[in-house]
Amino acid sequence: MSTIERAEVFVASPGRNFVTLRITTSDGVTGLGDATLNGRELAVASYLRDHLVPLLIGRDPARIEDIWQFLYKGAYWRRGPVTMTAIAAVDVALWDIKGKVAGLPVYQLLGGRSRDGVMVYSHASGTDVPSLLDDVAKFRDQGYQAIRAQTGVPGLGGSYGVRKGEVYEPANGSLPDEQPWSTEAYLDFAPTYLREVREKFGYGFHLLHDVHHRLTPIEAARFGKSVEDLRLFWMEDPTPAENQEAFRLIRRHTTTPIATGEILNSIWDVKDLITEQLIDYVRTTVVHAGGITHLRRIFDLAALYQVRTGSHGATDLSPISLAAAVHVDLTVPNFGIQEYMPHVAETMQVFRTNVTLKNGMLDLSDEPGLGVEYDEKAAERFPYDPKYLPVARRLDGSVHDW
Ligand code: KDG
Ligand code: MG
Repeated sequence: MSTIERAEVFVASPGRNFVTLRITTSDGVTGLGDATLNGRELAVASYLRDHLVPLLIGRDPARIEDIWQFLYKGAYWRRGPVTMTAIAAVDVALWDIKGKVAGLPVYQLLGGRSRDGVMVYSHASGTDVPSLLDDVAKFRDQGYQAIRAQTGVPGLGGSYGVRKGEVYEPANGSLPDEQPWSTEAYLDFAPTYLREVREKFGYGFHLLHDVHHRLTPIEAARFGKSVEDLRLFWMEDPTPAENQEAFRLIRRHTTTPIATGEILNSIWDVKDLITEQLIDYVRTTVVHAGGITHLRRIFDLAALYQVRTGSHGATDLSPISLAAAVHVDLTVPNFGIQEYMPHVAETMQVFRTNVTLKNGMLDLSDEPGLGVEYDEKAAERFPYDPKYLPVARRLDGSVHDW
């Protein structure tokens, strides 16, 4: 029997910080898992190195479900982003190994293709409306079928959700950048620029918007109602995601579809949202919600309630997570959309992947396993570089939700 012989944790910053797990079997087969938790990377690296790796050595890598249950139930302390990201890395690495051993891409092990490709949405943003409109035009020209639109709010120095260079990178400070926030200014402004996007570009593509948990339930209800005629694909994270009750109130007032879940990490966190049909899209991911094994469980529950998938896919999810997401997205019957932002060149010097983008759709080749390689030597050129997400403060100085 093949056993797990080695499990190594790499922390590097090729363009941004990533934590990567590589498991090697006694037969010399390797599997990769992403363990990146933006701004809290070393907590997961330690959870893996100090607590999970010693438990993996000598185990049968084929027993993915059993290892998942052992790590989850055996910890006694359940759920939470650190635990679920660490378990996810192990789980994804084991699926990678299973695929390589079988000589099949992971999506074949999950039941095979349900679709020809994976529709993605890109991030259009600008510091003001004209630059946002230019960005939307660029992504339309590139063939994207779905575009998220964000722009800085006039009068607020900060520009939340806005890309600075070619790539959206919110973790930008060696200490958190504190940015001003005014709900009143946002609520006055956001519906007007979303309207300008529709007026200029029409309705022939999907338009998305991320609220980043910044509204109260009744504010979110008002926002959703005010943009109903713009037919958003979704309004994302209208209120803090951990308060599932809030979504009941929003639902009573608006038909604008709702997406949430990028910061949630277990089926228990999304159970009521799904079973009470309080959301339309569940944004849990392979990396923060326990890997392919657990994400499939969430997506299968969602399918019963006509909730579709819309996994988080910002650049803080490594190319390993993106590939794993595409394998899952290709197979699940209730796929909705996949967030996609290209990684910078430095990142791609360290990760080799076979994921391709054409006409706003992702696909991958039939390479066995996930189809990703990690160049550990190249990674050594990019040492860990501590970075934090910004923190929002209301105009009176108090901390707001991000
Ligand atoms: O790490 C946090 C980012 O991934 C987050 O700001 C991105 O909200 C986000 C999104 O929808 O991509
Ligand atoms: Mg988001």
